Amino acid sequence: METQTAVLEALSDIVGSAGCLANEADVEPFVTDYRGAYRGKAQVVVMPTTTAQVSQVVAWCHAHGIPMVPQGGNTSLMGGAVPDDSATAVVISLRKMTRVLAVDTINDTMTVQAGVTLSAARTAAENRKRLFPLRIGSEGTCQIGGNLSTNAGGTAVLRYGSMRDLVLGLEVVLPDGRILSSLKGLRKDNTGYDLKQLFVGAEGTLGIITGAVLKLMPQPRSTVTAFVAVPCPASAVKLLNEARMLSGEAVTAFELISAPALDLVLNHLGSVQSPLQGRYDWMVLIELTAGTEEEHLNNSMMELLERGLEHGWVVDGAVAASLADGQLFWRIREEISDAQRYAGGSIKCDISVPISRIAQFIEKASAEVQSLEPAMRMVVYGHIGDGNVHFNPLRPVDQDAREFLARWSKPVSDLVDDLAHAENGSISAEHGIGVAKRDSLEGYKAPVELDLMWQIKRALDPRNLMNPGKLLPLNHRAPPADQ
Ligand code: S2G
Ligand code: ZN
Repeated sequence: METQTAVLEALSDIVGSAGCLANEADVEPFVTDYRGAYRGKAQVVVMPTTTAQVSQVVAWCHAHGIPMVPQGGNTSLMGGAVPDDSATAVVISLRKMTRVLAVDTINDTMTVQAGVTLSAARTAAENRKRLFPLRIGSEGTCQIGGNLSTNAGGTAVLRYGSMRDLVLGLEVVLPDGRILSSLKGLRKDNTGYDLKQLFVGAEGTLGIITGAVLKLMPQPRSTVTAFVAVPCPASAVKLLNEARMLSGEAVTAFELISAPALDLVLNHLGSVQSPLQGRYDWMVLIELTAGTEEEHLNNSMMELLERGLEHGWVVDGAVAASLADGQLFWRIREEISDAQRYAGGSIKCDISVPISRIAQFIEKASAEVQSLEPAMRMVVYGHIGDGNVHFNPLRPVDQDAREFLARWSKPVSDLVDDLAHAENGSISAEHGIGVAKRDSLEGYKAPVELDLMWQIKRALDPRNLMNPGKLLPLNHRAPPADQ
């Protein structure tokens, strides 16, 4: 194994001394995850500025048997983007690869380097009167490469899909340093396996995404946003169904919010009031967008709320009367994540179940979790239009966060995952596996699925140097090729 000095010298020769970090203080932000839940060690952090440099760095690490951890904005919630504590890995940060390479408004595509933040990508599209529709709270920090590596979802999947649906071409540096480049902007290309999709959601375990061609959408001409109170999740699902019947694909977002989630955000934000006068157990943020004029969309929203009131699915509501109102509604929704981080003691269960089973799941999971510890706060929210619920029990107000997580994280996560699995659901809807869910994945995937994932991993990264220890359960090994 090379000494840290040798590694630093070799990588500095490739990216320049300003592109390498080795002292503990400089390296710290790259080896600790967004929530401070995972902390590792790295020999060196290297920040290449071009794909050629990434390729040379990877080839050198591959030749010298040095594990590599690709890293974008380091906003992973599952420990997928930080090294383990063996102090052998090199973190390869894409943060300096921030160029928007092309925006083609005829082809409706945008070509970017992997280190472009989601916010910068959305702005680049907006500047050319287009929409890049991925929308997640961490957009100022998360990067397109990481969004692709985790197949990020967020609040507009209902209308536009996840990153898997928004990418047309990828450039990837493979674990041996070779460059796979298919930065085409083609919507149709039927020439063999769709290789790019292997790397979407692979969490950096099969190679390093260095560039992408993304789809652009027309900017909506009108937007109507409402913040409504519903009696229960079952009513929310009925209202969603009615919205889809009434307005079809104009339904762009449909976000459930529980009272404890709202309480947490309002407490965290301090100066912000609830959009509703009364206090309700469940609320929904609804957004309709369309290419047509405002009037038509307003009518659709009013008709939806009237039908909701008639059927008892809606008990109160506020429709944004201005852009500022709509922005307030979204600020409340998007701050839930940070409010949990600030409070500490959040058990994150990012599950999905068929939409028709959401209400039963929430009811059953809430009852079983609260039978364990009645004072747990049921911070339940998220994208029910995708069947995706962030079912995040939060520590009781009077309990220490560390002690609470030590006592309840595993039993509660296991319970919630089992309930989602029993509903033919997924134990990770959008946040991925990383380290957090790696070993429990064994119990929720068929052996043949894990065999195939390991066989793909071995085919592309036989030396297991690319983000080792992430995503794939360690206690499952694919049978040798000759069996
Ligand atoms: C969301 C963000 C992560 C979290 O807000 O939709 O995906 O804190 C989440 O659960
Ligand atoms: Zn989410």
